[in-house]
Amino acid sequence: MSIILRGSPFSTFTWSARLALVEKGVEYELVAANLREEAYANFHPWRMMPVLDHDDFRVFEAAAVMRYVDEAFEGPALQPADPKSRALMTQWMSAYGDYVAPAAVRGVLIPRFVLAPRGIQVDDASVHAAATKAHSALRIFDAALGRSPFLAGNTPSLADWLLLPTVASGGGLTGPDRYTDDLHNIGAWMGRMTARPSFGATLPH
Ligand SMILES: N[C@@H](CCC(=O)N[C@@H](CS)C(=O)NCC(=O)O)C(=O)O
Repeated sequence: MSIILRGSPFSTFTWSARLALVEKGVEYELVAANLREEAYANFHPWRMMPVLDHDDFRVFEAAAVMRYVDEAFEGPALQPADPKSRALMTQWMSAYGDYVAPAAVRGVLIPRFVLAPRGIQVDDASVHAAATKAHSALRIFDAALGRSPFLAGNTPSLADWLLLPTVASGGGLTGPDRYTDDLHNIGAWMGRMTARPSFGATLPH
């Protein structure tokens, strides 16, 4: 059996997929995604990462990869069984994709940690505006984490592993780029999430 994850250790979405693989106990090979290569469109039509190949089956989009990992392999369940908790998990995954990631990942992390180091000019005012947007979206997540220890209830689920890399990577930002300061429930949740071995096993380096 061959399991290949195409991505980068520095990509938040790849990190989420890696967290799911490690939590499930699935061995995989991380292969560098070369988005600029002509042939990369065969892996992902929008030239994004991650992409998972399991033997001759291919799936892209982090949330789909994470669900597939949970459902296709033996190991601990990463999604709640009861319909209400599962609906909450899906709700937070969708809210992450629509309201958090565009601001935090595209608006802040990529400009600061990918574009600026390559010498590409970054507009500070746009990054600060995106950080403010990310912060207000994350306040909703923070309120939810004041009501239960994890997004979908008492145990972590794919929603938590989808969010975790964005919050963890945000720790490296400074000044008005920071989008999690004063979100204390997210801070406490980070303590619970980073205490799990999967966090240390997947830390970008
Ligand atoms: N909707 C995609 C988003 C993935 C995504 O934005 N990945 C980033 C890295 S964290 C990427 O591939 N960026 C390349 C680019 O924007 O050109 C998913 O959920 O997998």
